Amino acid sequence: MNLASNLDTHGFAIVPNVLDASACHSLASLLGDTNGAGTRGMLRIHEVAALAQSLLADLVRPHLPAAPVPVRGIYFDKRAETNWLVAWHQDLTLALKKQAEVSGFGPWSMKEGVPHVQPPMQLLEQMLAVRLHLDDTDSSNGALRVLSGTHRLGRLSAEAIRSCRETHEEVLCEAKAGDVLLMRPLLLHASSRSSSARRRRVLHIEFSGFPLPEPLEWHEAPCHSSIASTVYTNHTTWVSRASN
Ligand SMILES: O=C(O)CCC(=O)C(=O)O
Repeated sequence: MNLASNLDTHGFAIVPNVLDASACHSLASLLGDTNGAGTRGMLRIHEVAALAQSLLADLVRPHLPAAPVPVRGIYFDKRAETNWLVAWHQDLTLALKKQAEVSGFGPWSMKEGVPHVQPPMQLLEQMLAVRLHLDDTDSSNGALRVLSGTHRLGRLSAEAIRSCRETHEEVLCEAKAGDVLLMRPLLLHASSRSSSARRRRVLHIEFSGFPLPEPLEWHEAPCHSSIASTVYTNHTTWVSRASN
């Protein structure tokens, strides 16, 4: 099965070897340590925006209805000091600049001072998340688990989520450092606490394949000029020349 039909049928797909070991190491050093489970606002980092707008955008472009725009970046760092688990859920919200009344958008909530909203389901279907692994991950260090095919079921109630656990195959998304997991936001996913000393760092970038209706604006979409001074010598070696 090819990547497009995997994504369509299962809601996720692994793309191996997107970054090589030295690029993973450079990126991990640049990102440093997180204070908690995850750090938001990663697209404000020049090099992350550049990576998202070039190499990672190339991966998602064939699977979105319009040119991909990176709209949210979160750095997940699961390690002994920040060990955590996440229960089964779908990613249902967008992080936007300001709250405004727009038909089909709601309810609104605030997370870390940023307005979040649930958009119409058909817009969530036109998004794709890229999870770039900076460490090898498996069941021992809390790899992501997904319920295959659940991205096709729309927004699910708590009861429907419980029943999906009986009816849909659970897949552990094992990956090597440098591999990317592509994932539809409506796919049910969860992860367990780590029982290992090995870190599990993942750079999670969400891409939209649609323009927001006015007056809504993305909280994080990077400006195009942020790409200027970061260079990809090829698709596996990442060289940052950023100065800011
Ligand atoms: O990285 C993880 O383990 C969970 C991430 C997650 O829940 C999410 O991206 O919504």
